Amino acid sequence: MFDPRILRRHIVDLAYHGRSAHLGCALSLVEITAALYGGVMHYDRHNPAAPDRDLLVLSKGHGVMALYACFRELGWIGDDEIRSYLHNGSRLRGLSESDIPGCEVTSGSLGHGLPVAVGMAYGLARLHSRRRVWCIVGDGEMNEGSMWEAMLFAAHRRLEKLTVIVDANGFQAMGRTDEVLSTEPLVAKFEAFGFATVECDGHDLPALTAALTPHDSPRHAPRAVIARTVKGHGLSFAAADNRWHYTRLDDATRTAAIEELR
Ligand SMILES: Cc1ncc(C[n+]2csc(CCOP(=O)(O)OP(=O)(O)O)c2C)c(N)n1
Repeated sequence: MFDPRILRRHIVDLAYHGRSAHLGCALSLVEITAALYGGVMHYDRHNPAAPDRDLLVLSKGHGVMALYACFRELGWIGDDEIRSYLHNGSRLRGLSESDIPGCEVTSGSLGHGLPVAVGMAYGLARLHSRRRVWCIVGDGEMNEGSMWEAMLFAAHRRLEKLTVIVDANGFQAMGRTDEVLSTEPLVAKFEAFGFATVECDGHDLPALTAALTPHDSPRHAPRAVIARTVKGHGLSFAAADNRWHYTRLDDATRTAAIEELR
């Protein structure tokens, strides 16, 4: 099991040493990645490139610190690398990049990760593979038209090994998603597009684990989990405050964060 508090500490270290934006964006993902790596997803912790592994696509690639936090717990990256995050010459950059074992796809230009994940699921289905594809998207990212085209295709081809997880934190870069361009009601929309859809508290690890765990369904439909999250969750000064999309930690906020996560 992954401890969300420890994962958040890794994210704070990364954000501080890298003087990185996107702190709130990564914090809302922590329980989602903890559930996936904590037992839901099939992978080999000793070999991130194991040929039978499930594929995880972080379509909202700017949340990559949540993946790196899991990789730190798995021993795929070390503390030295965390301290060198975003420095010149570091292999850890601010978006998901496919040369990092565990990052399956280079993403960060929103609206591309889900179409790639659907292509992966389609290819695997044609090979009659048992491997699953998991794709984490943002609710603001759902403003992109390419996402809905990919969903149409996934449902049409009955890609039942595909699960889309929406990090539904209600915000995007410049404001609330329901003010900028609403994507709600997400459950009804995913259902209407042919996805077997459930909704859960995206910070309740057991609930999330239950929602994500695959079960046999006669529908043979792709699945969607609408995870209701809080941007910046876990740090009281950042929770639901969208300034932490771009704000960088300084010495004072870093100390406050470490104190709160102790
Ligand atoms: C195609 C594209 N347009 C704009 C951006 C700039 N951008 C980075 S994050 C972001 C907001 C995304 O919102 P959401 O998917 O809800 O992510 P979250 O709020 O959870 O960080 C935007 C617009 C981008 N990365 N890609």
